[in-house]
Formats: sequence, structure tokens, C-alpha cells
Amino acid sequence: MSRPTKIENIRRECPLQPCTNFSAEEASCTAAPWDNRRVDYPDYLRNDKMPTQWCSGCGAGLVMKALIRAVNELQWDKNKVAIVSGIGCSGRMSSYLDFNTLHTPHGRTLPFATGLKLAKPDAHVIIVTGDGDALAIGGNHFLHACRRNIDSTLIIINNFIYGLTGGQFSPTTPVGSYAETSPDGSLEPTFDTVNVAIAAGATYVARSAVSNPRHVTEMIKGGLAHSGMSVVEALSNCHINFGRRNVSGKPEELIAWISRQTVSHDIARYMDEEQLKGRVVVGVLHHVETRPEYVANYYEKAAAIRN
Ligand SMILES: Cc1ncc(C[n+]2csc(CCOP(=O)(O)OP(=O)(O)O)c2C)c(N)n1
Ligand code: SF4
Ligand SMILES: [Mg+2]
Repeated sequence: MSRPTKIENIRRECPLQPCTNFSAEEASCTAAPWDNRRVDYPDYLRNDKMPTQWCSGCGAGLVMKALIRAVNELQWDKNKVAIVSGIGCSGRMSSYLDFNTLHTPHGRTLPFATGLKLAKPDAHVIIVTGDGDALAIGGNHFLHACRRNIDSTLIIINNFIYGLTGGQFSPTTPVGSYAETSPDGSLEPTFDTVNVAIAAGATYVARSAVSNPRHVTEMIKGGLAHSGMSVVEALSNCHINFGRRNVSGKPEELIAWISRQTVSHDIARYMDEEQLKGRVVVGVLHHVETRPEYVANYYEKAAAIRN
């Protein structure tokens, strides 16, 4: 199969599918000004830490670029951004990004992020975790951060496995999948991350997949702009520890496998239960502005008590 050209890539990444606005002649898009926006990635990276320790083709890199683009497009001052990450391949991101960063123990991102946001309410707090970090060891914190509706954005890089530690199954490993700890196929039912987040009280909940990096950027951007607890699940490829055992050890083949399962929220609305079987709906799945945000509420109450 021949490599897609840059123009085909841009067309494929466009969240406004089907793409009708892209002009191949001008190599620009009339509907999406971002196509022409230049992002100086090195401005946002700790270049002395490059190259990353991620395996070549790891989806974590695609999510990192999407996050950089989102911050760049919002034109946020990088000194006001704080990244909190846990332990895992995904957790390495805080070492690479040139923001204020906190690399915290496995599963404990959200308590650190909560303390940070309470102490520095003006900071843009972004938490980057893996599926294991957020939903297994950190599952309890996940529920309560959503319940409190703390103004922050939690990005869960869901690669369906414990990547860093060699491929143990996680709460999102599909039933029947092979892992280091399930040599005969995983028996455990999975969490539907977005539905758990919505049920627990998060006020912006979106899902995307690294097969569409532009869409990941848009979903993150929506979360960053939202005031309250936002959760963005990014389906991602660990071709080494999940892919090799289950789909393919080639990143592009695993990404294509992820892509085949996704269906846009706008299209899914017109599909029935039978048609949606085995499909994963992507897009902004929940967005409300009605619940009080925890930190603002806290400071208001504290001021009232003082007076
Ligand atoms: C308290 C504690 N328990 C277990 C570990 C070992 N450990 C490190 S990362 C990890 C799982 C990582 O999986 P995930 O969060 O999905 O991140 P990924 O590597 O897939 O990005 C585990 C079990 C640890 N570091 N600390
Ligand atoms: S082990 Fe998996 S998640 Fe970790 S860097 Fe490699 S491909 Fe990425
Ligand atoms: Mg993982």
C-alpha cells in the first residue's frame, strides 16, 4: 500500500467529514483555518529530552502533539499550564512537555491535580494518564474528581493495556484479548470510561482516537475551554504489548483496527442498537454547564465564612 500524501492526510484528519472544503491546488482548507496554522512544536517541548523513550509509532506521541496543538490554538501562556501525569508510558509525557509539570505516583494524578488547582486556581490543570493509571489503581480518585467537578482536564490515553510494565490486562482490555496476565484471553468485562465519567458527574466528556489526530485536538480543546471537570478518552495504540498479541505489531495496522471500530457521534445517532454493536462512539458525548465548579465554589464559601 502506498503512503498517503500530505493532502490525503489532512483530508482524512479533518473533523468536518465528509471533507468538501479542502482545495488541493491551494493546499489549504476554506473551512478550517487550523490547516494553515503553524505550530512550533519545539517551543512546547523539553528538547534536551528528545527523542522520547516511547516506541516508534506509539500513540502517546500523537496525543502529545494533539495536546500541544490545542494549547497553541487557545493561545494559552505556557507558564500558566500545569501538566500532571502518573506512572506509565503515558505518564512520561510530563517529562517531555515544557509546561509546569508534576510526575506523580501511579494512580495518584487526581489528588495531586486537585491540590494544585486549589492552591493555584488560575492555573490550567491538565492531567495525562493511562487506562490503568486512571481506571484501575486510580479508579476511586477518578470517580471523586468527576463528582466534585474540579476545573481541570483529564486525558486518558486508553491503549487497552498496561504498556509500561509489559502488557498486563487493564479495565479496558477487550474481553477475550491476550495479555501477559491473560494468556488464554481476558475474562473481565470492561469499563465504558465515558459512561462512568458521565455517571460520576464530569461535565464535559469526549472520546476520540489517534486514528484522527485532528479530532483528538478538537476534543481536547473543548475540554480545555470548558469550566469544570472534563474527561477526554483518547483510544491509542500500544502495538508492542497489546497489538503484537492481539491485532498487529505494526502501529499503522493497530491504528486502522481502532479506526474501524469508531463511529462519529453525529452518525451514531441514526444507528440502532444492532448497528452499534462492536462500534465505539467518538465525539463530545456530554457537555453541561449547570453543575457548580468545585474550586470556585470553595473560594466563594471560604470568603463568605471569613466575612
Ligand atoms: C503503586 C504502584 N503499583 C504498580 C506500579 C507498576 N506500574 C507502573 S505503570 C503501570 C501500569 C501502566 O499502565 P497504564 O496506566 O495503562 O499506562 P500505559 O503504560 O499503558 O501508558 C503499573 C502497574 C507502580 N509503579 N506503582
Ligand atoms: S510499550 Fe506500548 S504504550 Fe509503551 S511506548 Fe511502547 S508502544 Fe507505547
Ligand atoms: Mg495503558
